[in-house]
Amino acid sequence: MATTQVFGHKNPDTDTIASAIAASYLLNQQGGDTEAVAQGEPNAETQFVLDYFKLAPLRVITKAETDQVVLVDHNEAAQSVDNLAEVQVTHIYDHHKFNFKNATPLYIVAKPWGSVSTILYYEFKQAQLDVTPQLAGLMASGLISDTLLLKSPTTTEWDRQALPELAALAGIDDINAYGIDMLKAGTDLSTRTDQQLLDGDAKSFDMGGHQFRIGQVNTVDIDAVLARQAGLEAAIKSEGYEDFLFIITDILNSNSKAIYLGDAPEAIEAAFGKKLDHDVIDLPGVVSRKKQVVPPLEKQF
Ligand SMILES: [Mn+2]
Repeated sequence: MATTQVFGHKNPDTDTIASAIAASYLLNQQGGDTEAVAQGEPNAETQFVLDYFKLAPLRVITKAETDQVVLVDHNEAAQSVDNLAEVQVTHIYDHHKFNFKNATPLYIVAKPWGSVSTILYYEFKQAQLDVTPQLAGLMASGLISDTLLLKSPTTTEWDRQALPELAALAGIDDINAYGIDMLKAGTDLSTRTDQQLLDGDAKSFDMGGHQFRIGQVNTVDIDAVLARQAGLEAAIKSEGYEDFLFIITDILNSNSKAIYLGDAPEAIEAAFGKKLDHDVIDLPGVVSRKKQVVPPLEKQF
């Protein structure tokens, strides 16, 4: 058994899986003994990527099975393994706001870049280590997923520079075509239950004592998802969250609408400067939960 497990956040997305694999590889190249694992099964988009690059899904864990762990793509306890407080975190590679308490010195690489895949790509460069074609493809996919093909406002110059380099290393000639295929693979929602839609990419946040749950789904047709509003709301109620915001994002036009259920509708309206209409709020130009949804909400709570 490896002495260190490397994993990303709960409800893993493509960047979390790609960065767990890449960070584990990087650390092992530097003499480490690590294993990449995941806190859940791959979503449809990630499965497309794993199939494309002929990779097996990561083994799923619910608690760390080793004394030492490496966190990628998250640092908040609410998004991590249940026994985080009982293990030692040796490294964090992340691009989210920090809400992490550490007891021991550790290696942290945190940059406000589009993806952790991007951050790790530059870690490889700095260490002068080769990125295999398969790894490059994975990291390109994580970058594309988190930045919606460089269209999200979270995109930085570092991401713009890294993507064509990773595409070349992966041997992908038309990275835009690949990216659209990959993003679309994550938007077939017809086979997913309301509960699965809500939870597929949901994260919990503690905001001023409020337990806030924010889910997001990518689509090419917002109205088709809103047609399921009644079922989605019933599912939110059955989960028993105080506040649930479910963001439906049109990945082709870079717009969102969100369904809100909770006890703070005024705060939601104030945060986004729009009115709720039958629990739905229009979020034009919004695609990034991290940059365009969480900060205005935190300001309100
Ligand atoms: Mn990420």
